Amino acid sequence: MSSVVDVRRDGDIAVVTIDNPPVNALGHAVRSGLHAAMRELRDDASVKAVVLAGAGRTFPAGADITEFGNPLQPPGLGEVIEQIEAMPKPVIAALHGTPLGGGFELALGCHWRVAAKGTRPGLPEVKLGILPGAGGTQRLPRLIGPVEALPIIVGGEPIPAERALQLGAIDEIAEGDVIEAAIAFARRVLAEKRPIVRVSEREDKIAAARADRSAFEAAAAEATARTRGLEAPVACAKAVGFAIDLPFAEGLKREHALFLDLVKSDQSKAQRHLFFAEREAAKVADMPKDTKPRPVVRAAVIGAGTMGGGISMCFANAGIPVTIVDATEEALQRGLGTIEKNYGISVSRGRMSADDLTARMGLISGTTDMTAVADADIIIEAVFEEMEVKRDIFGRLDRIAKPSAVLATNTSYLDVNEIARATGRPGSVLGMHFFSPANVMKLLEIVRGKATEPEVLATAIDVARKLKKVPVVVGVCFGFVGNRMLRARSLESERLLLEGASPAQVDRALTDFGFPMGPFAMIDLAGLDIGWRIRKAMGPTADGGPAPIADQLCEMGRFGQKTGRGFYIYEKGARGGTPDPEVAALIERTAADMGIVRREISDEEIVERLIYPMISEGAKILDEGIAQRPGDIDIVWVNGYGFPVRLGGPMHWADTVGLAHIRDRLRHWAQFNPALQPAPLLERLADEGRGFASLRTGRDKAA
Ligand code: TC6
Repeated sequence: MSSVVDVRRDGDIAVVTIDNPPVNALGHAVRSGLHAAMRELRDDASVKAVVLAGAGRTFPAGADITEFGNPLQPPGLGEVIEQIEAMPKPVIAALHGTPLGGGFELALGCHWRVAAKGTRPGLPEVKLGILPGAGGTQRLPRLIGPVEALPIIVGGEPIPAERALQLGAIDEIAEGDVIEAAIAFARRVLAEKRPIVRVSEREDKIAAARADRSAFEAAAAEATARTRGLEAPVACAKAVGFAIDLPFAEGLKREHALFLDLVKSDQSKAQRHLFFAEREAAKVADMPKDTKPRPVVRAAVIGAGTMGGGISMCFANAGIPVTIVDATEEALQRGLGTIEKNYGISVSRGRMSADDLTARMGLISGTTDMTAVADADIIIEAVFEEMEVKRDIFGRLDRIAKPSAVLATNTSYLDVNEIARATGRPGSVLGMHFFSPANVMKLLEIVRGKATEPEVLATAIDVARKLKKVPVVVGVCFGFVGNRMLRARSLESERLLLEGASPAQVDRALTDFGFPMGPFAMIDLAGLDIGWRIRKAMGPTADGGPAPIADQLCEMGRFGQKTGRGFYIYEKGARGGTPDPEVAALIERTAADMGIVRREISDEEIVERLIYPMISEGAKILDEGIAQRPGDIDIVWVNGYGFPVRLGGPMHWADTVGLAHIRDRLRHWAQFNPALQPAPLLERLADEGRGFASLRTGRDKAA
């Protein structure tokens, strides 16, 4: 019938299977195939009921996102779903895997839903900057109630099958094979002559909200309280409101109109770009196709400090036993204590059970004996940033670790090649740069050394996925992708202070732009002493310097939040810092000493001078091959540094602004600071009227 939609018979039941790997996305061929199959089954009197299923790993995981950039070819998904719902014979969805987005909407158009154990249905459209535009915002509230539907649609997180059953979103969890269970379900429906349930016709679950909207309004206000400038969550809540206020057909029309507006918005384009960029970032262009990761059963972490502890938690959370090694018993016990305390906080907040805490701590062991790492499949070094210390550790690991072990350093800027040369097996060495707090932050820069073997790289990527991280493969340079671009920003942020801005103004300009935190609040949080030590050890320009203000603050013992004072003052118990007149005076004095005449600085100038140089640095990173694609840089900045999701990352945003404009502005600022001269690649692309996206090596998917 159709190559992607298969129909077979089990007596008088027809089983329709969507077979469109990898995730059975509901692209044009699937929609046409379904449409034709349903028409035929409707008219076939020998068919008494229909089971709808997905082949392979999942029931459809949504509309085909790659089609969103182009005009939609009929039949639309909404149309197919309406056709299914209108079928005069029972249609039962057999769900497994991740029935997401349009896939779950398709299931909502069926008359009943049976799910395999472990199925996780959901409506994640909001994460792509859109809404469930095939009736999901109208049917789910009618099925489970608007207050219950709201967080699922606005939040976009999938729900476990048990929860879905409890809510009434599914009708049964199958013990064995889900298609068999759905066929049996269909037979029962027929035997009992149960009337067909069309969700669009149900009014019972919305009656209460129709009579009194207050609970819904409160839930909507809560669900959209922290959307950080994203339009889609607000539109999602609005659409659920249509289900309460309007007849089904009218609600459907309004939902679709909102969907069409969102799908062509810059925000949705940015979010779709990030979806595909995230999947591409872990792909290595020159990695042989048949490269297989090595199995990782045991891990070891060297260093029980903040990073080492956080990394160990990641392994324990993934169920992988991990041994932490530190030089002294005292440091080790302190580290283990911190881990237990962190898990304890999760337990007290109800995010984890006491049993989970015991189980996870049971996966973590500590020792001061380095030879204990001999059976580890991966060893991650997370001691302080000193080359000699790291080389010494890698030299010892080389003698102890088993031949197949992956040896990784968590350095955030040191030369991974030099560390690798401390071993007799540089091919087994790479960087795995976690971000702090390591158990929370998603980003993982995987730093590929000159000698790193493909299999070792593949293992690190595989481990990253198991730890639920977002891996981005990068090359070796000072600071890799993220911190190298951050340096470009830091350099300008101090100059802005000297030229007339205040720390609070700079920070506000960037939080208005969409960052969760400005550069000075961020340095105060991380500790000013880190950069200060690097500058003292490696010269004043090493960490985004020269930084005359930060250096003087450090000399005054103002290291940021941990000392109660930094660029701001931190009162006990207060959230965030307050501006300090002493710092303002210090800035004025320093500017005068340096002969800088301070002036009014606009927020616009702050954004240009902080973000455009980052983009220019990003261009150099691409030119040098440190990042494989512009999208990789976007993934680093969105997941590691809070670059606003709605803008799609610095390189995507640069294309939206226009590279010629950015080049012109950088040339303008370069008159005052030659370091701001636009990078050659930026110049070239701007001259050719191109954007960074035109450099994409991968498939040109997210339009
Ligand atoms: C929607 O439904 C709107 C409806 C309204 C219409 C009017 N389309 O993530 P993985 C690709 S919006 C196209 O690596 P996993 C993906 O790019 C959609 N392609 O696998 C990758 O390709 P590659 C709502 C898709 O097992 C491959 O499949 N649905 C789609 O870690 C494997 O993906 C969603 O937002 C798609 N919908 O995770 C769900 N989905 O191999 C989006 C995946 O060439 N998808 N691909 O790189 C996901 O969340 C995950 O892919 C997953 C599987 C959980 C389904």
